[in-house]
Amino acid sequence: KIIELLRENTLPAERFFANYRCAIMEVETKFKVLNEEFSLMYDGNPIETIKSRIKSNESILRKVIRRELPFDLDALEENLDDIAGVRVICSFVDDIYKLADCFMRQDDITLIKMKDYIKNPKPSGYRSLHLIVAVPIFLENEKKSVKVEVQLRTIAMDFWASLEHKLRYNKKIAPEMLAELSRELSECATESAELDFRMQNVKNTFLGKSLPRRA
Ligand code: 0O2
Repeated sequence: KIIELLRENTLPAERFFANYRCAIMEVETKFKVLNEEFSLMYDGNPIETIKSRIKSNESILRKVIRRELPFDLDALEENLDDIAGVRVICSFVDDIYKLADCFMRQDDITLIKMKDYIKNPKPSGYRSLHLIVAVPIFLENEKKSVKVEVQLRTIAMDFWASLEHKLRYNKKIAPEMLAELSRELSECATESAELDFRMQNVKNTFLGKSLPRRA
């Protein structure tokens, strides 16, 4: 029933997704502005790329069933934090924390939840900083607060997450090999994190800490 509801081109469903698309635009713009500002203040841009997505109907449905949520749009809005997702891919680990800090200090951003999978990686090896925030969008006659999940990660963390996702969900992998695959992937994540740490040190050693440029 929920999938029919989401596929319908009726006004409530259209409005439901439009609000999330607007919230994504707001958050993307905030990070683009910070990228510009940081490149003026320090040498170089901290953001490599920004990728955004609206959660697919199938993925929404899977979550609704897994969490036994009620089948209506208000319940989805209330219970799902990641219908709108913005992924900010950074060059260095310290860029992630600097950007997150500036973003969260903006007075129209409300932090709902922060999950630091960089300091506390998942058992899979997954690393990223997740921020669930509420951002206002300004519509014709109202201002609405919309939730967005922001995932901040380095190029290395993104590389690992994207390949891990491809490998883990590959149907050709024999079930008896899954435990070994998990171990391998977790080791790759550790090596990848060591490389991030080393690149950060290289930057600090050869470019110094990111001190503001003189005017
Ligand atoms: P998609 O396609 O991005 O929508 P839940 O969201 O219910 O699973 P929780 O605790 O609310 O659980 O979310 P969590 O684990 O903090 O963050 C979920 C998202 O983080 C995932 O989204 C992935 O994008 C990413 N993620 C978390 N763990 C892993 C992992 O081990 N490997 C990879 N590659 N990504 C991970 P979705 O909903 O799974 O998918």
